[in-house]
Amino acid sequence: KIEAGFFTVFNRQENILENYDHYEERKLSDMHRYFAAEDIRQQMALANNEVIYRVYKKTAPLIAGELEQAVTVINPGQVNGEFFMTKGHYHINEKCSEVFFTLKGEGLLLLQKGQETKWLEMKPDVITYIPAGWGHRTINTSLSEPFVFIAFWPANAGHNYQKSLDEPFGRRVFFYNGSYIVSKVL
Ligand code: PAN
Ligand code: ZN
Repeated sequence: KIEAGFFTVFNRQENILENYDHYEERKLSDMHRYFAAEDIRQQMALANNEVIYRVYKKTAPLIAGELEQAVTVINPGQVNGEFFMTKGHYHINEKCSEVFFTLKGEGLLLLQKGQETKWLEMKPDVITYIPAGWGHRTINTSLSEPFVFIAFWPANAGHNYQKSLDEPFGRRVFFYNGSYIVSKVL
């Protein structure tokens, strides 16, 4: 039973959403097909299969008109120089957009539609908008800090992860010269 009217609290010391219903955790082993590195198994062994990101959710009814929300915490780190990132997805319902509000750290929002790729910088207080129909992935470009944002999207959106494997994002983000570089995928 979902409460009618509720609040959540982001705990910025612990980087968790208090009173979440559940969280999803993505480790390197869950994501081996999403990173560019070919020697991913070796990397997994080296990196101890660390947690790349967590998504904390407080659920709403999954019907049109309702909004879902989640806090994503992407840990700092790289896989063969490629910054830790989310899998990235498209909404199954192509009419559904989304808003991200950045809480902590720094990162990028990568957007993809057909052959078109865009990216936006995210840092605290920056609010980014994902238009309906665009694939979206977030990347932690900090070398030391978690990247944390809250997302709001229509509860009838649905998530398609296969499409971001079948039609990969046109850019990848690597560590370069003490910072990051957005490199074109050939
Ligand atoms: C976000 C994402 C979250 C994790 O809440 O689901 O950042 O990214 P992946 O879903 O790509 O693993 C969102 O876009 N919801 O629609
Ligand atoms: Zn989404």
